[in-house]
Amino acid sequence: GGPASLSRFRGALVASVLGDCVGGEFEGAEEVPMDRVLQHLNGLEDDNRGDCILQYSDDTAMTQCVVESLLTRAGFDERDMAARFALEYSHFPGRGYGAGVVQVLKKLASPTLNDVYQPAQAQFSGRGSFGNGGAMRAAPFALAFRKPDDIKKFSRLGAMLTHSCSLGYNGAVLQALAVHLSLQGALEKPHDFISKLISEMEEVEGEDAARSDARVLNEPEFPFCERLYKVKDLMEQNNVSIEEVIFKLGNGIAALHSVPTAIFCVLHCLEPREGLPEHYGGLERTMAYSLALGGDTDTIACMAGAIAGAHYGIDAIPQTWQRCCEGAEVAYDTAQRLHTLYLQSLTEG
Ligand code: R7I
Ligand code: MG
Ligand code: MG
Repeated sequence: GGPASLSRFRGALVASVLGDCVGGEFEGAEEVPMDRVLQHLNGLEDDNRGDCILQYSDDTAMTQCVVESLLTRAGFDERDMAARFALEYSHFPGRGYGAGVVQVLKKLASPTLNDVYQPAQAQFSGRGSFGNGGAMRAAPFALAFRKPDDIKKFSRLGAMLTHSCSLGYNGAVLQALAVHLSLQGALEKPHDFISKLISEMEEVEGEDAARSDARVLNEPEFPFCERLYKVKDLMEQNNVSIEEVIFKLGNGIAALHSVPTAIFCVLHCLEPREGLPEHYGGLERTMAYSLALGGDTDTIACMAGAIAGAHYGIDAIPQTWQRCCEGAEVAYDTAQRLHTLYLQSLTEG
């Protein structure tokens, strides 16, 4: 489909669920040989495994909360979204949440809480979390809002409900912008795509809070931009080893060590690559490659999935894979509701 088509909306949400479900197998593994990844993915094609249900984790649980909140409120409402996070956590605490964020989710359940941003600000001695929990659920902001300024503003606020450190919430802004650009067809020109992200993030990271967080955490100035420049360098290289990608971009639980990595996975897999099956399309390559990096595989595959799905559309996702994943059907349906909201904002705005 063309820019912002229903197929792209569905692709983004469904592939993000898929990345989470399929990536869960390897979360935390240091190295994952491609053979094992392909074996895992081949297993999804097996018709005999009728009950093959891969469960989703916190990544999808929180993304669904974001989607439902944006749809119900027809926009961003911090109290509603916070309440949904808290309720979801209280019903299903075993989805694999980050070790720190559960404190926030418990506090958000309190009916006497006045400022819903306060619990996040108390994390990690008052500096806030830089984990990728804000970024992993950021894709819906690109599906609910059309203007980049709105996407930036609300993806940031949505992340700040749990991640008040700029190295956390700016990861969410970057992820939402990447999904937005992909939805518009920007991955047709990969070099323009990465350049646009860099120039957007230069503005985002120029803010005082971002500069002081980077200083305190001993990161370079404009930390996300610095990593995006590395993505650009790696794109220009002919042969890139997995080790080099992990070394330069990271595969960890910090937003800074995973969002640029996810973006690289998508860009790298736009073309056929050695070591990946020839019959794979771009979306399948992106999934396989994300898992082979090891580390925070569910989250990197979830974020790469959202960006790649927005590019390739729903038809690029194998039916057999979709059938294996808890939450894929819900994502397919809610994507249509988000698409309707998006079209409404077109006629009103
Ligand atoms: O960011 P968050 O929601 O975790 C998301 C990850 C994804 O991989 C999910 O799939 C799930 O597995 O968890 O949860 P947080 O607890 O806010 O952050 C995750 C972890 O990052 C923390 O438990 C810490 O280990 C680390 N971390 C920090 N460590 C030191 N100082 C995050 N911020 C800090 C910090 O400021
Ligand atoms: Mg998870
Ligand atoms: Mg994870």
